[in-house]
Amino acid sequence: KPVDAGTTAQEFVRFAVDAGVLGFGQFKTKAGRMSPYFFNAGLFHDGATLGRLAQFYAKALLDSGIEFDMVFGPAYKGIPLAATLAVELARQGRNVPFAYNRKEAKDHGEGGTLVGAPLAGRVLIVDDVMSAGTAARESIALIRQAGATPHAMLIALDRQEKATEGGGDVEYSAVQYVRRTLGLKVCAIATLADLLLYLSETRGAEVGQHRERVLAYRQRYGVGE
Ligand code: OMP
Repeated sequence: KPVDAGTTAQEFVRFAVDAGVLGFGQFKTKAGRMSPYFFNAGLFHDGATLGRLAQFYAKALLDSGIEFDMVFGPAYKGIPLAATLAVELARQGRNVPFAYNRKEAKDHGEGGTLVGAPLAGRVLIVDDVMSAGTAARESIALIRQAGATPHAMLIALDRQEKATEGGGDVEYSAVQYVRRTLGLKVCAIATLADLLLYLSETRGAEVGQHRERVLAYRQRYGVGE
């Protein structure tokens, strides 16, 4: 890990909390768990915050040393993420092709479900959060079908919690599954551990409560790193 990785993750958590993207309260996750925190990337909803977000993605990606030939954004939330990342990478002198998919196949005009550059080479999938890994599996299948290589995933937040399999919890997280079983590289701007570090180092009675609740949640659903 590069020496400044921790700092950047902390900056990112603060940025997400300040933007209201990382919220505390009671939320139901896709897997049906009651979570004391939720990361809603759709709330990065103005030009300045989207641009800043793209800088965080680019930094985490370049620091990770992961190689890739193009970026892919899964519909819907991954589309602006991959698009703004591609713009940021070009701004930094690395111009790579960009593609995304539609959820509904189009039967007129250009047709099909893929838009943008043809899928080829080592594809980097860009998404918001990985919990159970359902979205990741869909993108991987789509890229393989197109004859390209799903090589890596770049996400904003790794919740580091148990994946589900056939309705039950398993002992590994979706990120661990994608790494170990599917063989892709995974890079996250921040993890649950980074969120907990932020909560320990921030003052305030409310923050202390959030930390207790997030710790209890990790106790129940979390996995080791
Ligand atoms: P999986 O596809 O199961 O990995 O879940 C990822 C998705 O869960 C995200 O793309 C969101 O739709 C949603 N999600 C969040 O966006 N933020 C969270 O903090 C938690 C979830 C979630 O439902 O687990």
